[in-house]
Amino acid sequence: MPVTVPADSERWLWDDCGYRASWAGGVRIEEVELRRVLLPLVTPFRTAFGTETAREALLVRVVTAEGDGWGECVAMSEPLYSSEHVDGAEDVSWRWLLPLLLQADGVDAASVASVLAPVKGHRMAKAALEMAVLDAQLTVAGVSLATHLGATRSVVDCGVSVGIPPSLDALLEVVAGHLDEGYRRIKLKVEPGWDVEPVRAVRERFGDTVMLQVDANGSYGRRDLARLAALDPFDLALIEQPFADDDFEGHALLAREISTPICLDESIGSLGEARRALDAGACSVVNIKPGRVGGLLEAVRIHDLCVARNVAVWCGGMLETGLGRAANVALAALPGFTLPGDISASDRYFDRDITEPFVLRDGRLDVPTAPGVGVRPIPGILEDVTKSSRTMRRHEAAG
Ligand code: NPG
Repeated sequence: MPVTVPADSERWLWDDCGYRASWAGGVRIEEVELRRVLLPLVTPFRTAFGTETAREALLVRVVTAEGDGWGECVAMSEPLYSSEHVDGAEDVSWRWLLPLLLQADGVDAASVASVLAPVKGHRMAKAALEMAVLDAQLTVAGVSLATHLGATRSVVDCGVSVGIPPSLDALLEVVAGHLDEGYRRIKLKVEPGWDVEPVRAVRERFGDTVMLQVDANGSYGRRDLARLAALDPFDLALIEQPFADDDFEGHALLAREISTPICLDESIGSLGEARRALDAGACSVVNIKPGRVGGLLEAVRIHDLCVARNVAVWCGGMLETGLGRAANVALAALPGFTLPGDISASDRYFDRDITEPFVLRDGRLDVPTAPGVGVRPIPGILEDVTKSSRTMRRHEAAG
């Protein structure tokens, strides 16, 4: 019987990865587990929108007759970065997304987005399911995620994101520590009132050769043009998301007024939004986060668009556990990721990660080479950090 392959999935399914036979036409998902975990952060992380002291995350595991796979949902505890939050992600997954996935026949990673498309939005929840299906599919096939996505590097350059600290002295101490650790780029979280001074202090103390950028998480408005222009003399690699998500025109206006390159994060939730942002001249750099854009496959499409338009991209971070980090590292190994990502070693976030820890070597992380995402939760650690878990089986999803 001929198998129908959607045109845009050719790159994913029909290349020479050798798993055509086992996943041709897709498989049935037998069950999906939703698992809530809580990991204390080694240090509180303050941004313009709030302070995180622990990472509460939703993990998903899909089980097929051939094998299982893990995904991580990056929604935070509170809906402050975006409209998604972890309780909402678990609820929409349980009530809507899992039934769709479990009732579908012939599911593969390339079809997850269309299976889940009847549910509007909830990109982070959907991305976690797509990641889990990809992990299962590639693990069965013996192909690494990096290979599947088209990675061209075996290591990726790492940056570190520095939250808003209580004082300038505290900031300088934290930055000094990260530079000693070997991070290749420093990103400072900024907000109105915490911007020019910290940037100047870091430049004065550590010099002009440190690659430095700032992230405003949309905390400025058009009235702040002069304040943002005051950052120009500091040779920042970029300023990330100065204005609100939906203000493409404002970002385009700002781009004409200041010399620091503008990068968008929250504004870009899909390939279409990336295209519109670039067409509008709203940014010249793009932060790509798989969760924010609905999955790794959409992330690669945005990467491809940016490469075609000569726009630099880098991989953002959402305080992921080792699972999500492994996927980010694989993505960041694609050729268009020419700037260091918000991809730090496990010990930047947690005393104990749920996977084998990612360790910085010369400011870089190794791209996992094992099949699938390349790492798995360590059972004992996973149990220790689990708050709750529930599983839906195929026969329970019907009706
Ligand atoms: O290293 O994972 C990391 C954190 C990088 O600063 C970072 N992420 O706005 O990009 C961001 C920010 C963030 C953190 C966003 C937590 C949402 C939640």
